[in-house]
Amino acid sequence: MPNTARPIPAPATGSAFASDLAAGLSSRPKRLAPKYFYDAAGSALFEDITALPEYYPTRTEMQILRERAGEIGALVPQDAVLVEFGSGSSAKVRLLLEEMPQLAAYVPVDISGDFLEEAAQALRAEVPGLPVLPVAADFTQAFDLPQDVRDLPRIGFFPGSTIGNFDPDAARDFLGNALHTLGPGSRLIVGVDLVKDPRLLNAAYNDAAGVTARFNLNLLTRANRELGTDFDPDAFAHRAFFNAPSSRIEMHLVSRSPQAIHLGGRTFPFAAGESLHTESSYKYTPASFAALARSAGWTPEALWTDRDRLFSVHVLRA
Ligand code: AVJ
Repeated sequence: MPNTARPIPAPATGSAFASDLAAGLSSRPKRLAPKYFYDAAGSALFEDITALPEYYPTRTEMQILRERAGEIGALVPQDAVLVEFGSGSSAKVRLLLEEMPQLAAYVPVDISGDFLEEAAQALRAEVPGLPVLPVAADFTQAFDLPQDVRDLPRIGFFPGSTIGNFDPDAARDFLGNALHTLGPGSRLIVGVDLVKDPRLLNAAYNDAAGVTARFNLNLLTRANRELGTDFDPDAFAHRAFFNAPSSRIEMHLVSRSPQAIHLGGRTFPFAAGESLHTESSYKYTPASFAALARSAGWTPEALWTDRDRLFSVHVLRA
């Protein structure tokens, strides 16, 4: 390639975050996709959430996975590749790896690139013989698997009820894309939070220590740092509640007063009490999730829950 003197165009101005925030602040109600929570500070705050007494999903799912690790390991073919969608710190896969000695590689896929590389290195140190091949990607979009594992059988792992962040149509699309990525003969292991007493749901997203509020408000700090917006985090309140007809927790940032914020030369007014909808976290019944999976082309094969029926782990077959 000839080395031309032409400058490389700056990528920052056209970032997806900037255009998604501008579009979200222009829509009514205002909204932003929850994937933007996970900068380094947001990922660390989420790790803190998972240890909160009110936040039951993580510890309950880990208990189910620990209990079922042998059964899950038995589903994995020789020389298979385990692909994890939204791997974070890879804490959950550690519960399974001992029961998967036949694995050829582990492919953690996550949007937070820095965090991902650190997590991969820690795992390599812990499990010597296992190739860990991280892919930094937005797994809501199509992405390529690493070249050297493309011809191997695949198992998908999508824990954490991350699928709960998708509206039902997007959840169906994700499951359909995953079926395409993983291919014939594959399985997908999905963690899905369950519908339950709204008091338990509301408490899980309104913790007494205020960590979830800080997690929500960190979006504004991130936007200020990365996009040069002028949000005052103190001028917004965290609000989370269970919307029963839609079967979802909603998180919002509610403007405490009339104000305007600026982004890329544009002005976006907020009325007092107006909200920016930052997250939906859908809750399913075992039957409603199985129906969703079927509608995307998967065959539900197994379903495990804890004794209190707080959380579920589904095994889907291609
Ligand atoms: C990572 C999407 C599963 O919905 O419970 C936790 C994120 N938001 N507290 C969830 C979250 C507020 C979490 N998921």
